[in-house]
Amino acid sequence: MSVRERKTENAEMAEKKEKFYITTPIYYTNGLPHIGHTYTTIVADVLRRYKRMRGYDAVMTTGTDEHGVNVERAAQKAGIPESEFVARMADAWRALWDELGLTADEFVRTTDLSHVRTVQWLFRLCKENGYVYKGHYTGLYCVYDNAYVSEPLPGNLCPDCDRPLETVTEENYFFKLSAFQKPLLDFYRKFPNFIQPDTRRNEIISFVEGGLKDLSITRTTVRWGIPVPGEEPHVFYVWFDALSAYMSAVGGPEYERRGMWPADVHLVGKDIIRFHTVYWPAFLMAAMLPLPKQVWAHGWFLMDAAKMSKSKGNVVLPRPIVNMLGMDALRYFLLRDVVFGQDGNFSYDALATRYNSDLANGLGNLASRTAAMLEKDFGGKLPKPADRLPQDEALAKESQSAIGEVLERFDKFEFSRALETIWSVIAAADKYLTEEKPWALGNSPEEESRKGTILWTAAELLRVVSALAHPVLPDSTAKIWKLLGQPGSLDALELDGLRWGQLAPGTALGKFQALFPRVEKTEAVERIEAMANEEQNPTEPAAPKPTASASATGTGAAPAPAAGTNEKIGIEDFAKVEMRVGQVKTAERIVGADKLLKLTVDIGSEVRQICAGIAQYYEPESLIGRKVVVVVNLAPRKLRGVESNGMIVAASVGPDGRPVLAGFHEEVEVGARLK
Ligand code: ME8
Repeated sequence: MSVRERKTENAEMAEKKEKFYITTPIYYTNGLPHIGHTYTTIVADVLRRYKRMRGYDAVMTTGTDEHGVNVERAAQKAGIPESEFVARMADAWRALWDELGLTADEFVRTTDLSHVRTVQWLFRLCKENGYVYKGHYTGLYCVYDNAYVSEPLPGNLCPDCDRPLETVTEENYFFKLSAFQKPLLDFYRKFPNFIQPDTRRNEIISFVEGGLKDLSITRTTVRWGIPVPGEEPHVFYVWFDALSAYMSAVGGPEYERRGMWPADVHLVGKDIIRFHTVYWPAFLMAAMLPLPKQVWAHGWFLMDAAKMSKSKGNVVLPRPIVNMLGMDALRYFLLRDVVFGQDGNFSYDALATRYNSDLANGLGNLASRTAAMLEKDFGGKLPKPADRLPQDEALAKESQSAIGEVLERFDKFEFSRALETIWSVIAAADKYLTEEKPWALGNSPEEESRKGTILWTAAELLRVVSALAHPVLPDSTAKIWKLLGQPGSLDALELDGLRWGQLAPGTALGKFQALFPRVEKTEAVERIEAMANEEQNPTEPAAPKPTASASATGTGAAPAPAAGTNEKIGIEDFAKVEMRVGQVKTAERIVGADKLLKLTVDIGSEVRQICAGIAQYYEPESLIGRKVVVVVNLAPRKLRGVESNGMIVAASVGPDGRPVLAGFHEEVEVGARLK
């Protein structure tokens, strides 16, 4: 290598960031993500954002675990081939993560060819090194958890999911797990941080000290799995298959080229810690591959003290919450309300309470009142701070020391405590403004100058807080960043360079965008629940593709026959639809439903509440007093959790299906029937 080449390589090395590889579990495809899965994936995303802001090349992977008896059964029930079933499910998982802004850098499907190669390669290495042998196994097996059970509940029920176990005998390949008792215990001792939190480490140590039995890692009773090369009908045991996904995501057999392996942290729920801290490191030791640096097992979200799970049907879905309160609110609540590592009860009530207190009244209110005063008193430009009083210094000191504290807490995965620190600074700023009363100061040069100092201090605090909270609240903090006229993206800010006092006076403020509108708690909870109900029990067919035909707005009505269809209906069918002239009395937007307007419409005999999907095309004020056509004999239903009693008729125009309200060119009486 020439000196020049070496110099270039050194410069590249110096520039090359340290890697940080984060994984979520590879989720089963027998349902769609609920709050539990969303929680793990949010934490992975928060860590990725945080590590990037600390200068790391952070990568996050997730994916879908697509093999096993459960999938065979589900596909059979759906009447489609397994490959089609899992492809649909994987698409749905990926789409939901994208919708929630949780797109991973790599999404592994265990049916991917590159993954199949990795599993077969790992098996070959374990076998070549003498840790795999053939034998017979008979045991009680839980097909739902894909695991043999050694200590069943009375009546041969699974201790994890309470479902009946099946007795299975089969020829298997066995993995010599028993050979790894000592190596594993030595490893746990040498790397005490490998299993986190500490309570879980102690559990695993005593489990391994109790002795390890060899593990069957292939199946002949299952068809839908990765084949063991040359050994058909053997397929790999789903956990041997699924755990390998962490390596296939970053290159599999060519992992060295990608440079991401070993994982820096596997984030998992406590239900699957044994697979990750006993089996997985043992497989890797047997294959003589590098071991992950850490497995962090968080607790469970409970509903009425029971673990939320797809099989029990007691799940909370993320989408209705996000529609109502926004993704940042969900991220904040999940990380703030439960200590990472412990179990937590999920409650909509607690969610709405925290939303109002910490986000609407806390961060949101601080940003809006500061922005409003800066706009009014300083023409939207940041003033120059003058002489500082002790109370200004105290706030500066508190914010500066919060920076170090928050970083330390993030480093230890103490997310709730990190947020607690940030919110105590926000509370201090609120108190400061209330005591200093900048709004009460006059226009004398001294008072102007004092007002400038106070508002600069509040703005600087907002800047620091936004940077610190960005990994958890990426959207709202980015809005505050723009509001403060800060250049570039907050994602790219280096937290290590963050200091109090960097906010430049004279900077022009950006446009204020509403952050967290206050919600009425009972109504918010009712609407989230109604939306969840709609999602879990869909009653209406999907909205038809727009055509240039008459349609009823925003109601997801049954598809109308396309214009020009030959299908005819009798007059008696038409007579079933009762349409009347209505007059709009009030119209307002609906929080969490950007396409819908909530109207009250006088139909002659009564005033009805009706939701219409016209918010993107009609300003609410422009509708007041307008005469419209209303279908009045439709059964009431809820849209985005809001009761709608009737439908407004509109033409659906152009490729976007723009609604144009049906109306009259002559005076018509309210309540008149259309025939
Ligand atoms: O176990 N509270 O997939 P899975 C908190 N395919 N987290 C929860 C939760 C709850 N109530 N419910 C689920 C599998 N989770 C295997 C993994 S990895 C190689 C193979 C989260 O779809 C939590 O992270 O059952 C848990 O470990 C994971 O979802 C289980 O997802």
